[in-house]
Amino acid sequence: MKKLILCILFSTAMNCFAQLSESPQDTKASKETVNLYQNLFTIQKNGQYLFGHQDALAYGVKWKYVSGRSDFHDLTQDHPGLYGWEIGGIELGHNQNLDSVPFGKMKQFIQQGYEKGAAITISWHGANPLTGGSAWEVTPGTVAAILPGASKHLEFLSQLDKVAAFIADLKGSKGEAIPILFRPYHELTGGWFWWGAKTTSPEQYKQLFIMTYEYLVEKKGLHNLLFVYNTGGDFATKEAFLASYPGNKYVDIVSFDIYQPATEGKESNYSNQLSQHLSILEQIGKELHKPVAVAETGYNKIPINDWWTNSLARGLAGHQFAYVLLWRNAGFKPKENDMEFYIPYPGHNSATNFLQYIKQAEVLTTKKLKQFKLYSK
Ligand code: BMA
Repeated sequence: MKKLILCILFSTAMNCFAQLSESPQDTKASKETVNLYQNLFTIQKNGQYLFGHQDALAYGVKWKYVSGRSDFHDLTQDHPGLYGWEIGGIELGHNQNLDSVPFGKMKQFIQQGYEKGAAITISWHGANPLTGGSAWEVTPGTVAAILPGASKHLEFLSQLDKVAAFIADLKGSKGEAIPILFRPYHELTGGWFWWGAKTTSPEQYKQLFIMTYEYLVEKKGLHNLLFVYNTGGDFATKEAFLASYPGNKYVDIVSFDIYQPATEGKESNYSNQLSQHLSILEQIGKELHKPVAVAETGYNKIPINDWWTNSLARGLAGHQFAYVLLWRNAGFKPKENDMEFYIPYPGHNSATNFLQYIKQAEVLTTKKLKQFKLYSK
């Protein structure tokens, strides 16, 4: 009550209710989006969480585009509770993303995942809008160049138009907009993306996030987005996590990404770090009234047999958060001459342990999600 009174004193009543209730910040959010958001709060309070996988339905280790197939399904005969997709390349008008997934197919996969009752999240490794290079082209002044009034602003808005058109086209069987957990400009604390901390001040980052929110929600009229604020795994305090936070009005979910480094084996500090970071985020989530998420995680190639129960589950244990997403099973990458996969496939050395982990009651897959009906009250 005290919070509500303070809020009304300093803001409009509408904003206060949006901020303090379990409603998305967009007061015009669609019914399905509001229901999804409220169900994320409920899941989190229950001590459960959605288990997600990036690009699950598109390809896996040694296969591509087999209808209904995923490495997850091959192992579990079930599906993830959350699907991650990546739209890098859409801003340039490409017909496939930077990992060669055709956007037409991606739309169908998103519809399939939604119809199965799972949640959908989208990341965006957009090209550098100043140089035309990749998302990893870290050029000083890039964000400054696309903010209102700067030289590349209008060009950047036309890129956002393409993002908006893709999202506007994601429809369920009754024509309703499919709710999307949208995670733009991710891992902002790192120095490897053009929007990262190396070349972008906290003020510039906030402006970029707010500009994007306002353009997509208010100008383009998209009311199916839940905005996910996302840092790398390199923060040690609440203040560090929130340094570039654009404000409660523009954020629905707070999250971070964390990976076990290839160089660390059994003696890794991964579980401890995961757990410590979650403790910080739980506190922030409570104060800001936002669900918490681990938006990307994993250990490439999973070289430890019991990594699932002994590392991942151990780090997550006892925490309240809404979802965790494992990164993509790209398989063999000729350019790097290396394999990339974050969940096992049949025959992999961690497959048995993965099945044991997935069976745990708190790990929500499509089958276990039936009780929630994510998009209904
Ligand atoms: C990275 C790797 C890359 C990929 C990028 C965007 O972590 O998986 O191969 O291009 O994500 O999906």
